[in-house]
Amino acid sequence: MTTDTMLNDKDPLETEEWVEAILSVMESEGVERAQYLLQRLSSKVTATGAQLPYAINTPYRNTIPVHKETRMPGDLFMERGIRSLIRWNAMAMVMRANLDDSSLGGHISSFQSSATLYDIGFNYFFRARNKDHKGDLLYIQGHSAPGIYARSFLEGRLSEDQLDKFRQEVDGDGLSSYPHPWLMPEYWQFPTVSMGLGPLQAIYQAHVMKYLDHRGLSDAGDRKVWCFIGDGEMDEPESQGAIALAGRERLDNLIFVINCNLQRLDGPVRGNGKIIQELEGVFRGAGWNVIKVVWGRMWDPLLEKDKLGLLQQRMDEAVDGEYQNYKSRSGAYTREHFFGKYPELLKLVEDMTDDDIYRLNRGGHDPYKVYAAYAAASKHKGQPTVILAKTVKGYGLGPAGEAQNISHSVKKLDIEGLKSFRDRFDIPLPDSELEKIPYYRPAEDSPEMRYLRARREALGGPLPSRNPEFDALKVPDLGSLESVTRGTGEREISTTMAFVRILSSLIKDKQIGKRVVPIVPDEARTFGMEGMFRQLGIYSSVGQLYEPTDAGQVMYYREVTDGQVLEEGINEGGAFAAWLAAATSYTNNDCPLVPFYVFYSMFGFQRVGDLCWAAGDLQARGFLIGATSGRTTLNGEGLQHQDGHSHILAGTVPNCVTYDPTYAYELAVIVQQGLEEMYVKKLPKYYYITVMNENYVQPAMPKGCEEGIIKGLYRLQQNTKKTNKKAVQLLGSGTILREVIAAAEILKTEFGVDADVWSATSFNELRREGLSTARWNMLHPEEKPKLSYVEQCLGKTKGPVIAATDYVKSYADQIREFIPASYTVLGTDGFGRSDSRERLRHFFEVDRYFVTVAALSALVKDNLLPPGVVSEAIKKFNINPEKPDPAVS
Ligand SMILES: Cc1ncc(C[n+]2csc(CCOP(=O)(O)OP(=O)(O)O)c2C)c(N)n1
Ligand SMILES: [Mg+2]
Repeated sequence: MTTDTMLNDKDPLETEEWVEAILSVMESEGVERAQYLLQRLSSKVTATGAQLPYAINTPYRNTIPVHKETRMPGDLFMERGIRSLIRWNAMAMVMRANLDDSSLGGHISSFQSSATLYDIGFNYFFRARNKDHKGDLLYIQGHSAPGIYARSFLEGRLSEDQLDKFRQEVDGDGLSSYPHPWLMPEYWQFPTVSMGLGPLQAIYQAHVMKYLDHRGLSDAGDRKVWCFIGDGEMDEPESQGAIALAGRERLDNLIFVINCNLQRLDGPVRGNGKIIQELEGVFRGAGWNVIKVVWGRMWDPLLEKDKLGLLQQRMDEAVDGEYQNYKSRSGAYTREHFFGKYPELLKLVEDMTDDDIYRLNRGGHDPYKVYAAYAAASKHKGQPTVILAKTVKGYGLGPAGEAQNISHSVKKLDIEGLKSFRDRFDIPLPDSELEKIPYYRPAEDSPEMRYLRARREALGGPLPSRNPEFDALKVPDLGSLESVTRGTGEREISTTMAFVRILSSLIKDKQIGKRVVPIVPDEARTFGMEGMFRQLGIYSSVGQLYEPTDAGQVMYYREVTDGQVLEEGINEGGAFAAWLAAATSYTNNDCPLVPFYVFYSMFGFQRVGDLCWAAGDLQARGFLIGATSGRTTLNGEGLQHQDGHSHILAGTVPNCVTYDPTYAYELAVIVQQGLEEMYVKKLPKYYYITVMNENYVQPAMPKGCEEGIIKGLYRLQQNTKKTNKKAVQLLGSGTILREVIAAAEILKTEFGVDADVWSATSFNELRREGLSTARWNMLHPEEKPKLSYVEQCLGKTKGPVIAATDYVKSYADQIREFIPASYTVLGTDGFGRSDSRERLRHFFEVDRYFVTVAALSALVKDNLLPPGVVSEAIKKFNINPEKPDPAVS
């Protein structure tokens, strides 16, 4: 509505009649009836073709009217005092960390804007895990970490020494810059600082919590997932990307609190608009319960007096850039520029001083308003809730950083700034002490400390808190996978099919079967997993409200409330977040799960790499299965599908164990060993295993190869003899191992060269072990040097070593320094392209003929063959020596 239409109503009497009519309906028959009438009116009007204004937004005011606010029960002044100390200590820890070494950094302004938002939660809502309750889960905004530490310090959980080790983690006892469970496994639950990952994780956490509840594995009860997010952070696609799922699944165990301080790092989030209004529209559209907490209670009397709605109109008009000015400047400025726009509004505030106007507070800084919002959110049923709380960035910092564009990076206050901060928050410290920026904790038996402790005791204990312990699982032994390890005889199957057999077998296991969580992003059919739809059911919180078109078939699309399969749709980020929630269920739900997330390997680490990194931090336990992998093995799909580098990316995550097995029995050994490592030995690692869609005979497991499979290398064929000097060692992984085996045969029959064949299940694991051995040798110069595993395997063998994989050359090249002979690596550098496997392997130079040529060439270099032999081979195999280099074609 424009200002003109508001002020120049053509027929105020008629307007009044309509308003009165609807108010009287509301009064006598309730809101629902009024809503019904409005809907009927709207339907009639739109049927004529007229467009009514699209009303996804409500006016720029609090969603909860004053008379419906649930009153905060506690002691407002006591809580303000405690919160002020938290504010002070948070600021002090950042400043002290930077006294000697200002490169350490830290943030003050984010927490100062959200202190009340956290405090109300800690004082009244966030329940800790204890014997009666599994606890709420908190996703804390990364840059607010100092405030959370400051509270823990007041609570006596952290000492001054620990606070002084903020951001000094090398010795292992410092405090992490941001929430990271890796180095603080008993404190932080969720890494959030990579913007967007928190909200995405929180949604899937709530989703998986409901899934476990429906499956009878872990009672969701009234547990809540609280997720604190920056308004700037909401611009991340990951922040908003899954909100429709939360709405659709009616995740009423999920509460987002968006700290709308109107600023991000560089400046305003929406200088020319209003972030709260924009987010309201987005979340309402996605089916959320939206609670706006815009104005503090100082505004209530003014709004009460605003009979004409002009103040509301002015609030609706002003943009965030202006709202930022009202707080970065002064009450006088606000009088002139906000109220001054209309004489009626100037009149409204004529009795107020400029300071009074400056003190007109924002909703997110008003404990009563925040409490009312949290109380409503906690009770709300059938929808997730988002609380949009308006705050001021750098609240309390004054000219040094309050609502300034530079606020985000403020790390220091000068002495004047400290004094004004102290005065504003009544911190009992004399001027003489300020320079040292001391921490302040009241005496143990002071009323503040007793109050603080009592609040947390009532809520079950301190938070944040993470429980790294869980009961080991009884996992099946390798014998239980005998149907896989004994081979397929004549039958040709892919490792993907073998994987499905392994998975089916695990699901049938009495001990862990129920805990297995198969997760797919709309690719189950691609991987031959559709049998699970019927057998296990696809989880849906509402079951199946329709008859599926394939109802008559054996493998029909069965959705069911206690379905075991999580089918997350075309949504790799979401499916990964679901896997993360399942993979950390051992700590978050006291219910260890064994999740298998199966995806196109190209859409894994490359697509959602940051979540894979977070999985390491989170100590996720579970399996990632990169299917249809290999640059030349997924033959028809072309550049965007053919993965030749996911192992390189996976290898960068320190606790991600990776394998590229060729045979079903290797896969069985790896999965079984993974279960032992993660769920019996409880080691904090997760597994990335690639499987392929190429069919071939799966041989029976040779004796004694398990250790080699796990370490990453074992000899599959020993063909070299003492009598023949022309010998090579051939290494291969994935499907390319089969080319290597074929090359060994060619070398033998056509060139008289003996070749041992090695299956290299993991170059990443070989490198890790090699580096660790080399490091030990360097640091223990006087002790007998140890041999790396690669040296142990190849040290006593004959001839040059040649490796070929379906991955970029750098993958196999990683073990070069541990190879005790010359080393040639073949790999698939370059963009993928569609064609037949045979032609692709020729193009990328990893087929049996190239392996043969590489082996002969290596023997030439070792003076064991004349160069003419290589030329002969090149000619024989029809290789064009001038063919384009695939790495750059
Ligand atoms: C993915 C990612 N990109 C960029 C950053 C760097 N960064 C840290 S805080 C920040 C601004 C945050 O603004 P907002 O979300 O509004 O939070 P506030 O501090 O205002 O509460 C930025 C850009 C990051 N941590 N993660
Ligand atoms: Mg912000």
